[in-house]
Formats: sequence, C-alpha cells, structure tokens
Amino acid sequence: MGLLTIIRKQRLKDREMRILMLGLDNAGKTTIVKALLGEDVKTISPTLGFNIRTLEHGKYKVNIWDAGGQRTLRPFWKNYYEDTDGLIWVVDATALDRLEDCRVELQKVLTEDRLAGACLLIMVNKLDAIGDEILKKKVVQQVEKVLMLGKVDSTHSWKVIGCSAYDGTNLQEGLDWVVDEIKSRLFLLDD
Ligand code: G3D
Ligand code: MG
Repeated sequence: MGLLTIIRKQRLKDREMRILMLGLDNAGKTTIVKALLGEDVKTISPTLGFNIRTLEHGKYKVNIWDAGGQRTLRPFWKNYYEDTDGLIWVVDATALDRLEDCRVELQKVLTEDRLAGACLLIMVNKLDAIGDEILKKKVVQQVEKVLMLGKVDSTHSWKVIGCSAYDGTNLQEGLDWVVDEIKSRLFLLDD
C-alpha cells in the first residue's frame, strides 16, 4: 500500500477533506471563505501567506486552504498541492482583462501531478457588480470559453458557476458540489 493510500484511508476514518482555493489576487478568495463561515465580508485585507479555515459540512470536516494570489506568491502555491482533494479556482468577473493571465496560471496548476484526481470548481465571483442577468450569464460563458476547460485532462471533474461573496449567491451550492465530488471519489460513502 502506498503512503498516499494510507494517508487517504486515515482521512476517510477522520472524515476530513482538503480544499485548496487559488486564483489571481483580488478575485475574492478570502471573501468567499469568510462568507461561507458566516463572517463579516466587508473587512478583508490581502492574503500574504495563506489561511487555513475549517468548516463542518454534514459529517465532514472541510479544511480550506486559502492562498495569496499575488504574482510574487504564486511560486509558493506548489507547497500546498499535497493531499488536496478539491481545487476551487476563483475568477473576478469584473476584471476580464486579466482572463488571459488567469488562463495561463490555471493551466500551469492543472499540469501538477499532485493535483491529479482533484475536482475543479471555477467560481466566477463578484456577479453582484454586474447588474444585468443576461450579462452575468454571458460573463460566466466567456470565462469558461477563455479558460478552455474542455481541454482539461480527464483526471479532473470540473464545473463553472457564477457567484457573489457579497450577496451569497451560489456559495453553498459551489461548496456542496466540491464536497459531493470528493465524497464520491474518495470516501465512497452514501451520506
Ligand atoms: P483575494 O483573497 O482573492 O485576493 P479578497 O480577494 O477576498 O481579498 O477580495 C478582493 C477585493 O474584492 C476586496 O475589495 C473584496 O471586498 C472584493 N470582493 C470580494 N468578493 C466580492 C464580491 O462578491 N463582490 C464584489 N463586488 N466585491 C467583492 P477591496 O476593496 O477590499 O480591495
Ligand atoms: Mg486573499
């Protein structure tokens, strides 16, 4: 039995999972985590290293690793890949001029062997700042197209959702999807 299998088995016993939040700086990663924890979302400062926050999801303990996304911090992301069960990649819907940078960084991350098997949720955040419903849909579609997720290799199951950390739209839905994916892949349990 490999070391990874042993670690996984132990975590199965502990009902613990690990989610890594990445994305360019200012996308709203820390704000999303705070909102999921029911904390005030109006007092956020840039993440310099990383934060680990834990929340309960049914019978599971979910550890969310929220890493700083500034260019100078991105080389450190690789330190957090080990044992990641699910990846949440956050995109700023109001900064579409950064989508190309975003695509390049995401594709780099997805070539990592240590992330093979991890499910991928793309959260297109800050939709509250886009008034029109049709425009919101268009932005989400544009992000999906530019990030070329159709070309993601088959070891990642993936999904794109629009969300807002400010008004809470789709945050729980997104987390539920990630947790369900991890459960079905790792825990093979029915609850
Ligand atoms: P990061 O952790 O990805 O770097 P932060 O991003 O969570 O620090 O958020 C960056 C900025 O985006 C913050 O604004 C934050 O308030 C804002 N933000 C986060 N989520 C949303 C959202 O859903 N809607 C809107 N409109 N803004 C959001 P400041 O002004 O503090 O830089
Ligand atoms: Mg942050």
